[in-house]
Amino acid sequence: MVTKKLIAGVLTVVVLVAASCKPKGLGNAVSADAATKAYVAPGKYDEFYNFVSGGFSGQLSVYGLPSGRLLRVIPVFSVDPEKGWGYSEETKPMLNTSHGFVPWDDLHHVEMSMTDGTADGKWVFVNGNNTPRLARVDLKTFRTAEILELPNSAGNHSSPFSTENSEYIVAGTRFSVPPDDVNGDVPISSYKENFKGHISFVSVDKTNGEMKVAFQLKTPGVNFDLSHAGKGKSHDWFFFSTYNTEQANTLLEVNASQRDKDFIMAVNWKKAEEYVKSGKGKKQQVKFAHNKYDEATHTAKSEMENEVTVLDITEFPDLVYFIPCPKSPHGCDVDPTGEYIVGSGKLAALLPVFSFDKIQKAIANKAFEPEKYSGIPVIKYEAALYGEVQKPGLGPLHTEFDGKGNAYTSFFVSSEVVKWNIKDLKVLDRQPTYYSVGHLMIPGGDSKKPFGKYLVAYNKITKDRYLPTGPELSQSAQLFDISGDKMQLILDYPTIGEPHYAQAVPADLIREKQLKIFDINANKNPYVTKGEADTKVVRQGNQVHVYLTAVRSHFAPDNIEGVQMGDEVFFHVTNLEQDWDVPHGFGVKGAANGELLIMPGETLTLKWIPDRVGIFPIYCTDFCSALHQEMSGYVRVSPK
Ligand code: CUK
Repeated sequence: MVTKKLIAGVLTVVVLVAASCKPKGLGNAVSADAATKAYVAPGKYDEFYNFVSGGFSGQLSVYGLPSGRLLRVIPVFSVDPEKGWGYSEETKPMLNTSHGFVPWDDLHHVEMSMTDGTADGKWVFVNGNNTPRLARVDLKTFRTAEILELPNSAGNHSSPFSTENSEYIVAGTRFSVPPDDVNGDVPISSYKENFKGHISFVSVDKTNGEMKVAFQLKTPGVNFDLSHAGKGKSHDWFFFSTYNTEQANTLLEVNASQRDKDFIMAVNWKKAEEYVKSGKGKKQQVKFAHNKYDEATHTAKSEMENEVTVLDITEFPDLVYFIPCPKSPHGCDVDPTGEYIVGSGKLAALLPVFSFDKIQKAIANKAFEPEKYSGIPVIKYEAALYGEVQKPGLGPLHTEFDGKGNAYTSFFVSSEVVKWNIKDLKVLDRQPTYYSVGHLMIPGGDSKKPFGKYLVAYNKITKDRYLPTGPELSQSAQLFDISGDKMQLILDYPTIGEPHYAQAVPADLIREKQLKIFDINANKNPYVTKGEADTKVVRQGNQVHVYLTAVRSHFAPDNIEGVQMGDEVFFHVTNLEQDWDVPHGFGVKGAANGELLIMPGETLTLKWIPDRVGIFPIYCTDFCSALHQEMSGYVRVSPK
């Protein structure tokens, strides 16, 4: 999120702040009245689904609000033994990239698919910040359905933000690098000449959600941090925060923060779309992986794409404008009306709010700085500015909205959430967080119609909040009731990995859509076994294919012989159950590929290369009935 040095500096301040100004009384407990607001009685459902970034765990977790109950961890970019994700032959291709199998990533942001500027409950998009990727999670199955690598990119932080109808999911590079189709063996000190930024506009198929890199914008070598699409009147625009506009090749504070102001970059994406349609883009040959999971065959396929269309923004005078924004802006957030754009300069002591109307006027009147930036016009700060929130706090990061004319901004250094009015820019309330909040989230809080009611602060530092757990403490979420004038803390709970952004929607948008089983008759996996009578062991050269079935509570076959040293064994396990919530697991002693977890009606394959002669137990790993312990068997491995 921020440079190392800044963190170090900031941490010192934070420790001081936390130690000295820890509010008495408030930090220790919430009142009984507050506790009832977060209480969801046993057997009752939560009001909201909350999808939370897992940061360096590479996963997405799902919580219920207001209870804070963890409902599920959805594996996305990282292998997950609990779900068998990345272990079965069917799921491994999902983690393929142009670098090969990359079973980890750093997942920062969460964006739900949208219709008319509000979440529609179909898909959740997430970004991989390390090996630049976008993923789409299907909310019928809570499974990752697609992963798309991004060419010409290194670090994918400014992502995956959506236009109002998910026409595009946008992904901007964090690290500028030489483009993929040139010789990248250049001196790092030649940054200014050779390093470029790229922003991918990824289109989404309305019916099945499939993603496609529609085009990329090639930019000067700045770093893109965050972004948001316009709304309503600003529908055609996208806004990005940038840092390192010095285009320095070493990001020590002294280099990256020389300038008093970096930029918000305003992009007219409708124009870009027109230019691409009229053939103005350049076709570039470049390889990147595109992985899709097919529900009918229960199998993922990884294919290499090899072409992308690129527009160099310096060649189009009316596509992109820079707007100065104080000191290393982080969050770049657009209010529900689409008129106000909040830039959070993380090293600044004020919060600038830009006006979309004024930006349009400034463009029409050419209210530009005398000097362009890397060939791009720079709008005068005052010409784009609506106003500044004065002395809001220290270290502003992110802003969300309640739909009632108020904005809520997180302050990392002063460790607080601050509520302010958009129209008059006055601070209305501030509440401390424990400690050092990064992102914050209001259900629907970056959309056209926020649901309001709650705010969750995602804190980086837990310190004394929970029972200590050795040198590492889990990070923390804090739930506030924001229905009144003042925010009220009602609950806190630990999170998984590092939570960055999160999004929440009313449960009924998603709850009724859940797929409960896979229909066994519709199972088109090439290795499916639809009944016990069809189970078999087939040898093909040194490959042994074992077609198994699992049903409460036995495997068929459960005694497997004829395997020899040097063989590759493929266990194709079909779960014959047709009841909700009856998965079976499958484990083999010593198997390097972990386990399978097979849903009712599904077929999955575990590949195993025996390393020694002997008898190997197999068993069901997921408790399935009173006779679960009996659900086991043996494989015999003989010498060649
Ligand atoms: S970043 Cu983590 S606190 Cu990667 Cu969205 Cu701001």
